[in-house]
Amino acid sequence: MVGRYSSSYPPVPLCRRSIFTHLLGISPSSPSTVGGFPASSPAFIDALSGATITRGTLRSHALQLAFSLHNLPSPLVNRTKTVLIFSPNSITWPAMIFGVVAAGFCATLANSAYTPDELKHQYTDAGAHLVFTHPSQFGTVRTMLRSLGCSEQEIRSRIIVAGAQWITGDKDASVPDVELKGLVNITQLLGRGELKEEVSFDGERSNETVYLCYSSGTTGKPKGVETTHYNLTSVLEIIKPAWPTSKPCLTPSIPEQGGVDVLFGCLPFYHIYGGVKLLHLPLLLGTPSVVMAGFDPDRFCAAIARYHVTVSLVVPPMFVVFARHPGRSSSSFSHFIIYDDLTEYDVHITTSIQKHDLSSLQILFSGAAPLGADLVSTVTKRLKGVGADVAITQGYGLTETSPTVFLLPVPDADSHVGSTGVLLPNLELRLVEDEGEAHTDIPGAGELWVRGPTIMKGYLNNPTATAAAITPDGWFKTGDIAVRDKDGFFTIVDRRKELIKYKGFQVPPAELESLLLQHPEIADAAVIGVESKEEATELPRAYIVPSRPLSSQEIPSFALGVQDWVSQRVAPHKRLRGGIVIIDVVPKSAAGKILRRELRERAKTEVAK
Ligand code: 4UU
Repeated sequence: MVGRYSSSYPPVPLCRRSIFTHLLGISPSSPSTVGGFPASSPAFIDALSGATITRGTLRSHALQLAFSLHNLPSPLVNRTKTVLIFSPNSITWPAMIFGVVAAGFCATLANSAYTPDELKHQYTDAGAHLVFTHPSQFGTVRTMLRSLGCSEQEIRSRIIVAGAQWITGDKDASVPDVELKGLVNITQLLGRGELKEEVSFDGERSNETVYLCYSSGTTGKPKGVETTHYNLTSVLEIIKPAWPTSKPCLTPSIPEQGGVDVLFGCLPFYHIYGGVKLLHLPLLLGTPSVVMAGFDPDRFCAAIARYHVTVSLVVPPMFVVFARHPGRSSSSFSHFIIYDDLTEYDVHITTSIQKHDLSSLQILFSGAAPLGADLVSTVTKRLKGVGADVAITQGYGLTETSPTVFLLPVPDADSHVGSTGVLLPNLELRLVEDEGEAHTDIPGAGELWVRGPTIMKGYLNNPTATAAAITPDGWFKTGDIAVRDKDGFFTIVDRRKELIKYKGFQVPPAELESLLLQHPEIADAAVIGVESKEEATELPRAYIVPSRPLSSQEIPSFALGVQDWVSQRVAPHKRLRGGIVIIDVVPKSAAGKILRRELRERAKTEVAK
């Protein structure tokens, strides 16, 4: 059975132009505005230093970078159509990405915690030839390029370092100058001239791919998601009617008494959620965006107080922190502080929430993973206790849908806790029930299929995966199972695809499985996600068939050894935190497909070693 729905919002007009012009264009009739707001108004603010980039400066920097990208020494110049951005969030990010866009190139955005091997997959698959990177990441890029056979000279010609010190004046003490000597610094690319903005982007050019984020989709390894200019201009326009607030800042700095909206979050810009909601949407709305790399509760609360933040974008595990649960901050989402002592951590959070004035905060917006109703009510109460009357809302989407599909409007947040909200305008939806294998026992539940202007062009150079994901008449199959209530609100109840999400980050099981098979003592392996209520996330767990029988005494050290071995080879979010279970045989279908459902059932009853 199939339910078919359209949005209850009236359709919004969409446009065919480049994402650069949409957000940072100037109109001849009001030359002192950029994207419709004063050129002098703040666009991005560095949370720690307070350094600010105005809309006008951002536009100008981007056009200067674009000019230099067009004038790079050959042979790079003709081949550099895709540029890899590999950097933690920094105030330099917006100029990097819009510089690439203004040059008419494509930007592929990589997880800044990647190991050289993980980065190599994306760099080669995306066909990149140039890398913008933070000074602290230079070593990873160098190792990656060396493994591709690049000479030292080639390596230096393919890297542009972009540290925040350019804007903040801070020096990155972690990187010795000598390491960076001879590398092109982003500042050297400024001041050479400005590229003329390409404004005629109507028609086919707006269907050009502009970003390549990587997603594993429903199955397999990460694939390049071709996001077009039209996908992005469309998603921003369809979010707007459902977005809770948009009081722009029209002055050169945030007024002391507030009265404007300020967006803030430390979601990584390389992921579609942070990229669209913290980097693109604020420019469309005219609201400043406060930039921070990595999550540290004290710095997070301090930034809310200092910049009168009104809307903060988060992922569910951050709520755990605010609920003062004795969880730990983990290295995968804290670049700064790792707590080993739970009590110390707990005290730290308590004081952070009490110490800083959080009263400006009106909305906490969650996404990327399920948000439990109990967590919402604990955090709401906790924040009320320190004078912050905060509405907790959320959105749902995927990299492939650019991303937002559902948004929970703030007026409905209380009455529909746990729901991901309503369908955004200009989108169509199908709830496809049970094709063969039952999805879930919940009546009315079905797989979400979405159609509309925000659906990706396809997976890069992968027509098979594209055809499996998008039907010939344009329906994108999300792999998520949802129910719809009588008021038209959708709740995600299950995931049909292989994907595991650790704190909002994608963990493709196929990637871990093929890595495990390279271990000399492993004959076969399967990886699934197991739920951790304490951390409000899933944890990757491996089921392993050892290549020789192990005695029960050997198992614990074998399991620890495998966990360490994996940790050395993957970014922190892919570590096997859900433990290891030794099995005799991986359950598979006649066609050799891992029967993950069986393992998930099994996981409910077992304790991992
Ligand atoms: C339950 O995580 C994302 C996108 C996140 C996003 C999008 C729009 C957040 C807020 C917003 O407004 O993208 P991916 O590609 O990394 O992961 C996509 C998967 C989905 O298929 C679903 O399984 O992440 C899960 N997911 C969610 N699950 C995303 N948002 C939610 C949610 N509740 N709110």
